[in-house]
Amino acid sequence: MDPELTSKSLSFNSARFLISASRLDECPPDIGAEVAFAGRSNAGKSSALNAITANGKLARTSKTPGRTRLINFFSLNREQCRLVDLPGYGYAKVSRDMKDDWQEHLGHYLNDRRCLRGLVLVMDIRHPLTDFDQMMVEWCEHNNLPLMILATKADKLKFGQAKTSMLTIGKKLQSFQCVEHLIMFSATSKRGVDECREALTQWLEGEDFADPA
Ligand SMILES: Nc1nc2c(ncn2[C@@H]2O[C@H](COP(=O)(O)OP(=O)(O)OP(=O)(O)O)[C@@H](O)[C@H]2O)c(=O)[nH]1
Ligand SMILES: [Mg+2]
Repeated sequence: MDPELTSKSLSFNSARFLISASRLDECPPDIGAEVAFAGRSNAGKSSALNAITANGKLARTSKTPGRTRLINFFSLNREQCRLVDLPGYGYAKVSRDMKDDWQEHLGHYLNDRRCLRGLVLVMDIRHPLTDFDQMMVEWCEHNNLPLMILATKADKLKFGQAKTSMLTIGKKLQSFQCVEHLIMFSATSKRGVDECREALTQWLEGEDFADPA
């Protein structure tokens, strides 16, 4: 590994688009550390990634659900450290075949990706824990994959309402060991961005990067 890159502290502002993949065999080599952003279509995954990387143009966002159809990889300033924007689930307007296709590839990615250090589950704070979200939580629990929940679009609620929603989400998830972080978030106001960066750094700078002494 390039010592220049491994000694640098992780900087999210350094994120660069790396590659898009529609299948597992198109993904970058399965080495290093990766954190993926999952969630319902239109929940705000790409916007969250842009807020975290302070780059409004990094991941494409859209008012039309289903904008992100490929698995998009972004590299950081550390060798083999990546953030991944996953296609949203639950987008009704695509054909059934295409839907099955996505779910299959997403399933392969989640099941087979060994460098995956954690999953960020992005949910609209006004519509948290859909059936599919629940499934993802259960999947992480079953597979011992650390999970971070971003309850996003918090700017759309009054603070008191947002707080109540957080408490409800927390209660529903309290029996799940995999949930390491539950963060009130807004890509618009940037609420929660620092907390999220800290948690991502902790995941990405795992033991793989420790000195081999
Ligand atoms: N007010 C507000 N709007 C947001 C926030 N995050 C995302 N949005 C809006 O929600 C819409 C969807 O955002 P995206 O980031 O494209 O959502 P996505 O989850 O990547 O969607 P897909 O790629 O379709 O799965 C866009 O119109 C965003 O501008 C937020 O924190 N606050
Ligand atoms: Mg997207």
